[in-house]
Amino acid sequence: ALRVSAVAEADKTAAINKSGTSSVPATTKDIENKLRYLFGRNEVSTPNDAYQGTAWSVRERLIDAFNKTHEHWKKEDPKFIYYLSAEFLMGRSLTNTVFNLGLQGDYATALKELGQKMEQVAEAERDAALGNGGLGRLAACFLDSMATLDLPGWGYGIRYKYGMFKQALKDGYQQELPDIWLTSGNPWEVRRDDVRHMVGFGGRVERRREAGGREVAVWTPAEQVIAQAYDNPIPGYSTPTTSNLRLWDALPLSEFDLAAFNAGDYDRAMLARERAEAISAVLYPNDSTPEGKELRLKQQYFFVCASLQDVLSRFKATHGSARWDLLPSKAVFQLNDTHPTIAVAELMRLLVDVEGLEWDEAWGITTKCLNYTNHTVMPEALEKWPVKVMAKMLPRHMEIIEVINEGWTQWLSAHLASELPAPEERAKRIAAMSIIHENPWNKEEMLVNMAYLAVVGSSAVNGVAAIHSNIVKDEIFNDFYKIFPSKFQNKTNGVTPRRWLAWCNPELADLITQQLGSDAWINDTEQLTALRTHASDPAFQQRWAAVKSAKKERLAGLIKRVWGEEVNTAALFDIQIKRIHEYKRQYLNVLSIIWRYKQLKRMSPQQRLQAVPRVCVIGGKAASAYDMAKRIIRLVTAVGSVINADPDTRDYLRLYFLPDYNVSLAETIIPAAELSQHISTAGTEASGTSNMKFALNGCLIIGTWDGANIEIAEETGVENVFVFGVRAEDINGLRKERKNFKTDPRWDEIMRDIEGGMFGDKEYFKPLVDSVNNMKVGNDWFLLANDFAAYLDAQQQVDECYRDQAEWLRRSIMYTAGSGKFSSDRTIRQYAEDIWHVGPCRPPPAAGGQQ
Ligand code: 6GP
Repeated sequence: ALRVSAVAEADKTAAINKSGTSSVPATTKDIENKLRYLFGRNEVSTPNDAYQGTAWSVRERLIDAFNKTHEHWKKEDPKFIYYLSAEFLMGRSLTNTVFNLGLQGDYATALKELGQKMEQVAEAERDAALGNGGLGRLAACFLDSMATLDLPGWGYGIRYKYGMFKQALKDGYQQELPDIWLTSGNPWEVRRDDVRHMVGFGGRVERRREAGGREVAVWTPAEQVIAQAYDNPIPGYSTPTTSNLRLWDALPLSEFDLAAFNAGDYDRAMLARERAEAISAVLYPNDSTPEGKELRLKQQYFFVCASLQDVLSRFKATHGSARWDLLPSKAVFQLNDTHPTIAVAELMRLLVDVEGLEWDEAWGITTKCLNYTNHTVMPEALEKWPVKVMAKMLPRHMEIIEVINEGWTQWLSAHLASELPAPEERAKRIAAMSIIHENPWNKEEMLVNMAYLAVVGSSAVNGVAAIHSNIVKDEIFNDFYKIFPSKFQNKTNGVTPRRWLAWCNPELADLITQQLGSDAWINDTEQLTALRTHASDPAFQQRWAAVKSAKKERLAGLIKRVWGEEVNTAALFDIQIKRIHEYKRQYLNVLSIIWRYKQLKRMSPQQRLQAVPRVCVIGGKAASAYDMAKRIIRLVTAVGSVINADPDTRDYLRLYFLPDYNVSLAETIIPAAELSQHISTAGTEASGTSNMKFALNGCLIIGTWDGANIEIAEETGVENVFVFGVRAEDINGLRKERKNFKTDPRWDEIMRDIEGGMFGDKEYFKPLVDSVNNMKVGNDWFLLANDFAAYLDAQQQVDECYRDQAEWLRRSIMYTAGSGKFSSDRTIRQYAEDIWHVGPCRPPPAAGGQQ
């Protein structure tokens, strides 16, 4: 069996890797050689040197595994799943690759010989931040699980030159800086010069009659770019399978042609180059609120067009071009939210215009191959493109969407005839379900509703937690659900237990492995339930607590590096990390911290001795154009500077904003957390996935009855979770009544404090205060006031529970024990069985290997 701890492994002289051999001296030499011949450096003197040498060395093992897997898959020709996503939030790769490949013994020992520590070396890597938040990180967890489960499957996306912006604080305000992540090369990708596809935009569509009399549409784009493939091997854990994330880079059509065509017009030639490269230049930094910019549609079409051509060309190479009827048995596509929805029209175009299929046959194939996952209920995130924009950029696709919509609305009209015999009523319903509809804010403008296109063009539509899938059925797509009830499914999200426990918290993983007698839980998290029987065992609790303490020390070190202040590691570590959004209610958290501060101030020094000390941490990025979210960040830093400087209270309460929240920071913060906050207004957070990561690491949750919190509470025991607040089914009524709601006097007091300048920046905070109090302006749409008192009560219960450390530790163990369901392995198995109908295809073990 593979062991978890790098530290323990490093001490073994004969380390075991996937090929069953020990090769430490060779590994040391290899690291040195990589550094010497790729970077011209003769000595491994810094962690960065060691990182580069190690990564380029590991890369070769990874590519070997990748090649073996793909040789096998080519031979077997299994059905493939293609996960189309505009975002993949991968984070760092070194530790994950070394551990998933079972090479930790070799590399930890080799690095030790070079005077380096694996953990520090790993920190020299920059995050691959090609995603915003939950949706992108979920895609990354899914790739890990697909490979681990030996499912033939690839991710397809965009190789953004600049990923998610880096967040800095300037005087407590968010600043966005470019994420320049590719400057020192990327050892985790392989450029495929032989894999390129042309992608066109704009131009015109003409009709031509073919020899047999068939009329064909011929699209002549005005602009063409090349999609250049980069493969990012994805190693499964404890299996020889290494799959692939193929990302596309946009290049000008031809450097040579460009030079010749534009001879004497160098500037114009360069402009064309920039125009092409702009397509894959930068990730839109929005989370749950996409921006309706043309460049974004261009990005979407760019990667979808390249990916579909890529899949179809491989299919043709194997099955020829006469058996398109077999395509659904060989390829299934998952649309990660609406971002890749243009795939519906593009697959139709490729099948009808390029491959010459009849419309109806192509439609049958298209709808069998595609499936759609919805990730948010935020109405502003349901993408709609103006028909004008679409027609200009993708004229043939606009035609295709019109034909699809004609067929759809005609079908609807017949289908609804008996249910809605009155023509006006029927017309109304059809208008409400039409893929192309009027912009409700601007009657002049027609829009393409991408979510409707995805629902009509897919076999299955799913939400990402039980409550969310019900909202999808009963609210967002209710008209569609009533017609196609069996199309709608739930697939509760999950996270990979490799990155989110085994590799980021090896101490806790080792303790669990010791207690359970094996590390088989890493691939079978249901085994964690066996920890329940030890939850009240004082000896086990002590060891559990010791791990948490060590992790808290580490986070305290990070706070010290960022803020220059020491924190009390015996205090309760209370964390809220996620994108900053009004619906996620970081603001509510701050209000409760202010209330705690005021209470502490009022106490005598003697009374304070009884208080439970807390270190509160908030982290997350605000979309650059999201003004209110930026004000919330400033409120956090402003309140933090007052509280942290107050000699009366600083031993009992701290608040720190940790800048530049990303995957790697999460890997440090989550193992150290004792309480985590998931306090969205009920019915607004589709699922949440950090809640699962915290629970897995034995962190208690304070949260609303929302998203996956509900299922976590069910698994953990609802009595172990600090649940508060209004329920989703009451939200609409409460929103209507909010103007008559009588706010809590404590709420009023805090609002006066903020308005009165207790934390400075009065003017800047005014819109924040108004957004929850002034019924004319903000309406308190997310019902902070309604939940405020219940939230303070729940916080009180947290304090009481923390005073009883045995009880707290019991609960902590119960969270890990109850996390079995939230492995992305379980989620992916369900997708594979219920939606994809794809089975495992494992390559033979490497020669001499043990798997
Ligand atoms: C997020 C949801 O907000 C989050 O609740 C969920 O856990 C995650 O997706 C994964 O399903 N949505 C997005 O990040 C997003 O951009 C369009 O939705």
